[in-house]
Amino acid sequence: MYAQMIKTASNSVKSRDEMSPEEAAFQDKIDNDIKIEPRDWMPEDYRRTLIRQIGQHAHSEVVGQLPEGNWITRAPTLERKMILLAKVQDEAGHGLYLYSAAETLGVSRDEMVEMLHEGRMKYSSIFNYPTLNWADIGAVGWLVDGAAIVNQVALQRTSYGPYSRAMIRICKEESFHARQGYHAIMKMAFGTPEQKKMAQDAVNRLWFPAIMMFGPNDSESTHSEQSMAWKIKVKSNDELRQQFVDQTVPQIEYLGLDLPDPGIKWNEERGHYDFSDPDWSEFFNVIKGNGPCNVDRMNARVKAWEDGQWVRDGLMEHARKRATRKVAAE
Ligand code: BYC
Repeated sequence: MYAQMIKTASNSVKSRDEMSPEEAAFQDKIDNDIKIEPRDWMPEDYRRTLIRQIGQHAHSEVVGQLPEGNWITRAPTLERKMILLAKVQDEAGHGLYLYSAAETLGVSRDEMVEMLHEGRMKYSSIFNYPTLNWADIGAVGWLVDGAAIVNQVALQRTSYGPYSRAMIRICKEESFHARQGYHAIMKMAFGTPEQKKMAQDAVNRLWFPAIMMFGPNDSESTHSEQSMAWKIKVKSNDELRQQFVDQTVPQIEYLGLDLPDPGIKWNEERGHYDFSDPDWSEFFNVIKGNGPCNVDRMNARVKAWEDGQWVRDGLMEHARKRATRKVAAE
């Protein structure tokens, strides 16, 4: 049913005159900030765009467990191990809220997972980069979760009720994630010269992949115009990226690290930091499946899915037997 799902609305936004009465009433609700709920009428492209975005977001949470999960056994202290374990568990929970939100749109979690495994749905580009050492784990918590928060705080106001409510809960947990990351990198930056060097190297490598998380520049973004008209997205890719840069540069300076991009400069006139564009050809290559870790990430997810089949089968059988017993007792 959803085989064509990833081909979502990319037509230009309809003017009021082109809308059917149902579409106009729907747009009125959006314009008046009334949330859209699962049983409300919605344009098919609104539904598909949401399934694409929420599904992609859910997959990102789950695939995003891999680069950090790798380091749980190698965290430097028991405390760091406990914190990282809790964080990685939280990400599974975020995936669950998001898959559940997407399911209210008429797609099952199994269908979404299948599309991910077959390369018909995406997950965030950032998780196709490796985490080479402990400093990278601090940098992921700080920069990657930091970028995610900037995006997700805005998404709390998204027009689709279940997505918006999932975002509110996720943001609370995500703030703890970013703080633990900053704390870990702070220890390194204020530690021995070797530790400081590792922190610098992690920031240098992860900076551009982190700012790519917000997606292509607005002029290249396929979905932004329609998604913003429907308030699925409430801020554009470039607005969010700028917000992230503005909040993160002073944090880098506080750590006493060098800025990872020589193009970063305070622009008095704009009241924002200028910064260099990432290499967009690298971004498009990564989302096409050719990043450093795409193959490993997908292999790990498919293996986990296959290894977990007996658990799902057991749970289904248990549920079936309970239901049969209940019917027999009635
Ligand atoms: N990665 O028209 P555009 C986390 C694709 S998890 C891959 O601007 P849109 C965490 C896009 O899909 C945080 N693909 O798209 C978890 C489209 O391709 P298709 C994850 C990307 O949707 C665990 C094409 O490029 N957050 O932080 O309007 C541990 C054109 O783009 C990316 C979310 O998912 C990308 N970065 O805007 C630690 C947030 N960017 O589908 C941390 C929710 C773009 O047409 N998502 N593409 O083939 C969004 O807010 C929006 O989907 C985006 C992109 C801003 C990301």
